[in-house]
Amino acid sequence: MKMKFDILTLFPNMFSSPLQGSILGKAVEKGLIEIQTINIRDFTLEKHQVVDDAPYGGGQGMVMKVEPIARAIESVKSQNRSAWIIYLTPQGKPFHQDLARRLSTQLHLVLLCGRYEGVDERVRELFIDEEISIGDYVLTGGELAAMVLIDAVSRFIPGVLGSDRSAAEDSFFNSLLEYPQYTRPVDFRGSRVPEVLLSGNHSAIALWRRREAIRQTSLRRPDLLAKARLTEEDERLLEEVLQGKSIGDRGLRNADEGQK
Ligand code: 4GX
Repeated sequence: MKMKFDILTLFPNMFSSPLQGSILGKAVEKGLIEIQTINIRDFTLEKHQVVDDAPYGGGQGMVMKVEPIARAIESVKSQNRSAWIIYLTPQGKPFHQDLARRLSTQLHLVLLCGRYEGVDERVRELFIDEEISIGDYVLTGGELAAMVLIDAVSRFIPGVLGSDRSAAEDSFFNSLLEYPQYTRPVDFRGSRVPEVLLSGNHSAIALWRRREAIRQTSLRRPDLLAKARLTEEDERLLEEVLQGKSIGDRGLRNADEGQK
């Protein structure tokens, strides 16, 4: 079934190029996903089309008014009562690959993009199903966060990535970082591709890649490694990494042993 994304925003133009480009654009063409922007300003009731106002109690900045957002959401909901309404905000639950996977099982996501100091609290109270943050930093609005979410969720929809590839097979799935990749030339200014990758020994290559994935994760994201479910062989590879084995040597030795 086609997955639908409705984006409620004051800046619909922001979404044209990123979502038309390459992979997501193809997914739209193939009919796997549908992305619609809805301008919140179209749901104001007075002629000046005001969407924001000063905060009660005083203070800096402006707050997005409840009425236009309420009417925009109700218009979406009148087409599909089971649409899932998400508000992008630094106060939300942290976005993560597991959350992207879970959201990809929904047929209709609605992404509310806030500007200024955010939305009137009654929007959250009355209309929002889930609040999500894409990270601990402050953007100028929820639009870029919505694009990040759409991109990560779409990768889980069958057919969006090339033929038999899917996000579920990515190594983040096993909570390890990816192993290093190389392509031609073999020698770039004296820096060489690890010999094992040229050996044609598929089991040695697989072992080297697993070891390098464990190395990258151990060096850069020990928090991920602590959560990873490692096999006994993984534990052995981790020990080698911690003993400071250099890139390439173990895999090569293995490749040689394989020849004997
Ligand atoms: N992950 N922003 C929301 C408006 C706002 C301001 C204050 C609530 C309180 C963001 C993020 C993010 C910028 C979207 C501020 N909302 N969204 N916007 N990080 O920074 O999702």
